[in-house]
Amino acid sequence: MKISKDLQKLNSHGYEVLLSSYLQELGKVGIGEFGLWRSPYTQEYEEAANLVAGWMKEHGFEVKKDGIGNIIGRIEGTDNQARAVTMGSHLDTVRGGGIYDGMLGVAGGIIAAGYLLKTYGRPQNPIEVIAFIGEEGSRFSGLMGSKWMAGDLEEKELVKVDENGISLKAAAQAFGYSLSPSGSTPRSDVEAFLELHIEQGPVLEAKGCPIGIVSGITGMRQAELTIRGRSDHAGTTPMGMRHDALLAAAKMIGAMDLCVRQSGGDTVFTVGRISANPGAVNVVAAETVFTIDMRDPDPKKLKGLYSQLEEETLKVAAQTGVLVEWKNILAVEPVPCSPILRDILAEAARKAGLDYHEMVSGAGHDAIMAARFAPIGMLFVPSTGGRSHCGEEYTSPSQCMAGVTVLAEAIRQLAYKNKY
Ligand code: HGY
Ligand code: MN
Ligand code: MN
Repeated sequence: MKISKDLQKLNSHGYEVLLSSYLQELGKVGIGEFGLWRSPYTQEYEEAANLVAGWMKEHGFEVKKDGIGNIIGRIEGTDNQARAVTMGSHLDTVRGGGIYDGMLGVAGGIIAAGYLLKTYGRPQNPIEVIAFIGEEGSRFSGLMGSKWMAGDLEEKELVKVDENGISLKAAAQAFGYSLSPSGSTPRSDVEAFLELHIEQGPVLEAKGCPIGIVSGITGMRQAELTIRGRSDHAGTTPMGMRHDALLAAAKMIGAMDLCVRQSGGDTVFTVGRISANPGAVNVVAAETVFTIDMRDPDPKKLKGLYSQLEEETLKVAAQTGVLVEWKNILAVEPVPCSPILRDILAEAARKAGLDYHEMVSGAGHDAIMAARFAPIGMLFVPSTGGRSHCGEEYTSPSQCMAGVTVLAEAIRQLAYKNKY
């Protein structure tokens, strides 16, 4: 398939180089002992936010930040009744993350919208690029910025504290974010939300396909489990007398893992963090804290299996004489993408001369929350080796640019209806 003439301009080398420079520059902000880590309400986050706001202004956007710290770059439309055609992703990273996860959707959106403004003039519908804050949940709860925009961020999440005991509210206010007007009302002025993102898995690369069009986003459950036993002397306490919180945790993790594997299908289960107290080589652990993350695109299976996992932990607790405290961190249902936007993305890929593959997203995204205030569409570009959430995360400049080209064409279809 050949790329259409009018998209060739966007595919000129200039934009690809500019996109790469944005990603490389952002990717340097927040490098520390854990590799790249940019969490909300930190100096490095603000530095990245100012970089992005500056680029938005250079491309002719009006820029503002909302009460929680989402950055919204906006190009006004000619029709002041028309609702906004929006795109974007998140600006924060996981601990030790890569430079494409989230940032491709922000930097790519700026370039796509900047190209459209320059090439076609003012759109009919306003166009927005949104850089969401706190999608990864690496400091506070996940999807916090898009939850705020959807009017779903609850008061209890604002008082949730990070590992240093600082609440989201205190951290935000320390950086001048008002957290008002309270995110109690979802936006009602958005026509569509499109998110360009790296696939973060192996499918597109294995198929040799440059574009993924997302049919739906998987559902997620995350929890933090605290296992309370009793510390004892490692040498003198007979095995039958122990209330070993670390051993119990290990047995629970093994039992939950087996339960998920035996359930078949697409369910995935991860224990990403574990800590034990007092953490001494010759002391039976009194307390263990670990997280679980379980995902499945089928809401019924997700619900049923999640309660099964809880039963598994209670069985082990009874056998090992410990107590379990189960604290839910995140619960999002699987979300379908708009069939209309999927068709528009497919038409855009064809116009860009690119093959595409329809697929489910195994990763969560801000689009999950955007679906609460607008129809959503998502498109993927390949991840080399299927790797992500690590320093090895990589997508080549031309693969990134292919995604931006399809995004730009889809936004054109939506925001320049009169010129389309
Ligand atoms: O966890 C996720 O799927 C996303 O990267 N926050
Ligand atoms: Mn991520
Ligand atoms: Mn992401």
